[in-house]
Amino acid sequence: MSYVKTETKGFVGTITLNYGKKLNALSSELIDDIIGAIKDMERLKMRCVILRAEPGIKVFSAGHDIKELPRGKRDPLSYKDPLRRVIRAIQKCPAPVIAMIEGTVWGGAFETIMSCDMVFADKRSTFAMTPVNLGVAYDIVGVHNLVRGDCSAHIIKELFFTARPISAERAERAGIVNRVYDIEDLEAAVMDVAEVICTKAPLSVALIKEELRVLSEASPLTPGEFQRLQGIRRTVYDSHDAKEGIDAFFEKRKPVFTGE
Ligand code: LCV
Repeated sequence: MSYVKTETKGFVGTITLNYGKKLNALSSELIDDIIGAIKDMERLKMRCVILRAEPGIKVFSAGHDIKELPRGKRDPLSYKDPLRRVIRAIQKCPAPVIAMIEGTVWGGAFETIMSCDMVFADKRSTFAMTPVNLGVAYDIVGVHNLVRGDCSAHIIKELFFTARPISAERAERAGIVNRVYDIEDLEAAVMDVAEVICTKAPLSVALIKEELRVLSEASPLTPGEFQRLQGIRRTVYDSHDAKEGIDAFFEKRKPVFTGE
């Protein structure tokens, strides 16, 4: 795999994002490698998986590769899109997946770590949720992945509606991050949690992980409501703003959103 590195220590498998020159932007190639690495960890019967980036990285991941976003007239986040596939792979991996964060986390990468089972972070790291910067018609599965945990709805709305990063300390208080550490203590602390999990009955751990996933998916959303939201999403991804947001990013200028 070109875009991730993997290693195992006992029953702990570590997947390291290794595309720093592209800010670990979640391109379809990088995502295919992450999914392949997760499948390898399952095959090797790892009992805990750590998802991290290279030590010392400034940007954990710049989120979805914006170059791969459609410029309107097409749903940017549907079932088979890379971001949806990698998040399902994390959620359905029998072993708990722990996100170990250094640097800044953006957009789809934030949803990805929120879909991990635990998050531990360097106290200098930050977290941002960015669809409104780009006019992206975020999908209901993605929104659900951010609210299904018990983190503060007000903080999630602040993240979504301002797209401003929040500190690791605020993320910890909001229940987004399990615990923050000084960088020199982070790796040992995460490995300690992973090794404790590896001493537990893996079948019981996997069952409870799957029960928690299924329960968190239980939602009173009716087909009619889903279709209504999909209709609104089409208006968003067909809008002037959906194209303007992406154009502005690559033209390195502030977007001018018209609400049309
Ligand atoms: C492609 C990039 C990216 C990138 N893709 O370096 O959640 S949603 O709905 O928004 C979802 C669709 C999503 O996840 O969208 C992506 C959300 N991500 C962001 O909003 C982060 C965008 N990037 C940045 O704000 C900055 O790049 C950070 C702060 C991450 C790093 O800033 P820094 O000054 O170190 P540059 O901005 O100069 O970026 C270096 C190169 O990487 C490209 C960017 O266009 C630039 O390319 P050029 O060197 O060709 O100019 N780049 C950055 N992020 N997500 N390409």
